[in-house]
Amino acid sequence: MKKMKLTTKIFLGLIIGILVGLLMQGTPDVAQTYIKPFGTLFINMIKMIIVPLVFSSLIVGAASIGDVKSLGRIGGKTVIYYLVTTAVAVSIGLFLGKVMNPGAGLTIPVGAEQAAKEAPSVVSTLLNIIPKNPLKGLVDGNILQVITFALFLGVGCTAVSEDKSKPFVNFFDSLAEIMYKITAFIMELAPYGIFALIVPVVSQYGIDVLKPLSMVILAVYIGCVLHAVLVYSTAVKIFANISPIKFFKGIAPAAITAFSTTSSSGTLPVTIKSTRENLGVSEKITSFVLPLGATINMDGTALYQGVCALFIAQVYGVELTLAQMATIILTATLGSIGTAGVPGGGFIMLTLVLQSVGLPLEGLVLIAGIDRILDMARTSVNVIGDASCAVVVASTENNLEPTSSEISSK
Ligand code: DAS
Repeated sequence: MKKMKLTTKIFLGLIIGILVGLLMQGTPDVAQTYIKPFGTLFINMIKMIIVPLVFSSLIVGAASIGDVKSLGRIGGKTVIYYLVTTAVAVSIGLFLGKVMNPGAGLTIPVGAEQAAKEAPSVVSTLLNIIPKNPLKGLVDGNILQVITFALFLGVGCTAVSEDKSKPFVNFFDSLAEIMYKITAFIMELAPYGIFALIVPVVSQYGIDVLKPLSMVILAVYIGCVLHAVLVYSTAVKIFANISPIKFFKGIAPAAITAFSTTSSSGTLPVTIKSTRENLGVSEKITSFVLPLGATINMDGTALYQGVCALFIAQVYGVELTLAQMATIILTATLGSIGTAGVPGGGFIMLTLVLQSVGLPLEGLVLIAGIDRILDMARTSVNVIGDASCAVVVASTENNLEPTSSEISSK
């Protein structure tokens, strides 16, 4: 039999889990005692990989930005554009999560240790970003400190000679590859983990627990369209004087490919072709901006993380403070540098965002079943965002060439 796609298996795990949960509504304690532990095991495996995965992929991501020095202005413009648009994206996601309130009317009590957690103030959150003891930050799994230390190390690699930095970056490049493989293995167990997590939830709270998911899908899709239309249209119009219609028509082949493949990396050849031939961006710009974007720029993913973090907080009855919102923006923006441009990359990084504000990872089970639908929209926006950066940087570097259609129309 043809190997069933993981997404299908996760969906099956969810559906069967819901049915079993409904059958066990009379005996929720049995589900809690005999089934939930397997789900907890799955969550613990995800928690196990977060720090090494993020730490290694961020060092490599930041070190690849290292070309910035050699590319100077172009590199600096590219990285600033990517970080600013990603921060805007996650803010739009939080805003929509707040306004649309997808988790309303549903409250799953958080665990005791979770409820006891004191949310830090904005000031202490920002001060806490710089680790006094980076190794303690790594050991404690302090996500923002892990991200900050990894970024310092990655950018630090660009400040030393290549013979000094290469062994270090190669080590973490290997570790990142190994972590991606371990992540892939753990995700193979996802159907069983999702099953063991959803059964106790449905047996305890009934099918109503899944009703808000359509609102999550709506919020993410509305957010993706809003972000693309507002941010990218404005950027290409103001900085490149290109009509948004021409821009979106030009990047459409890549956006559609990304939507169906849910892989920015897999779409890269189409993104480069579309950006060069339909939008007139020179090879010099596309060859740097687009591969870097496929690695470190994930506006759609950040927006999705904003929506989902708020949804999970609402479901678990956690009122996020301003400081926690700021942490989510920072974690999603900086974390996007380490998110892999592969199917489901953002789902793994959602654990990072949840962990950074102490939200229960068990909430992932509510997202898992619809993640593929969300991945399609967010990957499309990731790719459109990369292309908008290439157009803006090319224009400000006078590297926009007339396209073949413009030449033939003259
Ligand atoms: N699918 C990822 C990408 O290719 C995005 C994500 O999973 O969030 O960009």
